[in-house]
Amino acid sequence: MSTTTLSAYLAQNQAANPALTTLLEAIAAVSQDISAAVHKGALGGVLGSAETENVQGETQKKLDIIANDMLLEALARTGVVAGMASEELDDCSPVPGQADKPYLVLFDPLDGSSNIDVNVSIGTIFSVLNNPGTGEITNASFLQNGRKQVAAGYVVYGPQTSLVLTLGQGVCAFTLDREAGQYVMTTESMQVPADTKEFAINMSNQRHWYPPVQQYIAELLAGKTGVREKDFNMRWIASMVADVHRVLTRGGIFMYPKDLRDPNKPGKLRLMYEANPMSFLIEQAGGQSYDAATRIMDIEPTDLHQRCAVMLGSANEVERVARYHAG
Ligand code: AHM
Ligand code: MG
Repeated sequence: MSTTTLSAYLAQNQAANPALTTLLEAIAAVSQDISAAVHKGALGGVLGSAETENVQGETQKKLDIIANDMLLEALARTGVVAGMASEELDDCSPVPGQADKPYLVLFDPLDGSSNIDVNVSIGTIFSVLNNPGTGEITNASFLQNGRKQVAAGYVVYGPQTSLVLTLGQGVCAFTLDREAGQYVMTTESMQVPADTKEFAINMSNQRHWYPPVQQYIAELLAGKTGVREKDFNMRWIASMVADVHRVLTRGGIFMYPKDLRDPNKPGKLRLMYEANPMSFLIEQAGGQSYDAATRIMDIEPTDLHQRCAVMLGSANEVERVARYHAG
């Protein structure tokens, strides 16, 4: 059993970059506080709706706002962050007087909001970019494609609290040791197998899907006697963090496609703080990530809160469904 703590790992791997270490240590520390709040649940008075809406018109939960405030405050104090952007903020939040600091951070403070009140895994997703250094921090400062990420990760608040991180050299998973108050490495190199027999999609949207997704899922459902000649199993947690964690742990394909409900809406999930960081992790673990026929990290962003379709996970499956879209 490894006893490498997150701090030791960062010290080894980021010796030349103490600013990034400071930033990641801050995320790890605040995630322990968020984890403690999630853990207390109703006893901490943190469940239920906040009766407010975010910029995307979604009703915010109390924990969405608590987690968002905790992250904003902790990262502003690091002295290495010039600005932040969040699912819960209309516009970016420049850190006053810190426009020359090296990093920008984007986050979904509490992903899987519909699961908060029902005691199902939820998480925090983050993406770290370089500050382009063009002076004032505005929304435009954050509009960099996913390939420019310097680090990305998530924390899943489930039966265990796990922090999964990439610095662009593979993917490590750490588990929170609550008594010791620190994260300990539990998987040194996460790998997504190229093949899988497991898929994740919200089947209730089936009637809205475009033909390539209809075809792909129909083939999976046909099982052993169909063209794929094997049976597939389905899982859908409705927390992207938890679904992606399963894919990183044992393979699978996760999909939230664009559909016909609103042809102007290119999917449900957000590019900058959901799809990009997850794509970075998945590609670093040997998997693939596309919106339809385009790799997600190649999308040039035009809006902080833009949405995109997501198909990620085991490479052979993702490439197959991307081919169906290209054709
Ligand atoms: P959120 O950021 O408001 O929580 O929404 C994103 C979540 C994802 O975690 C999850 O994959 C998806 O929405 C579930 O959507 P649905 O309820 O349509 O199944
Ligand atoms: Mg989310």
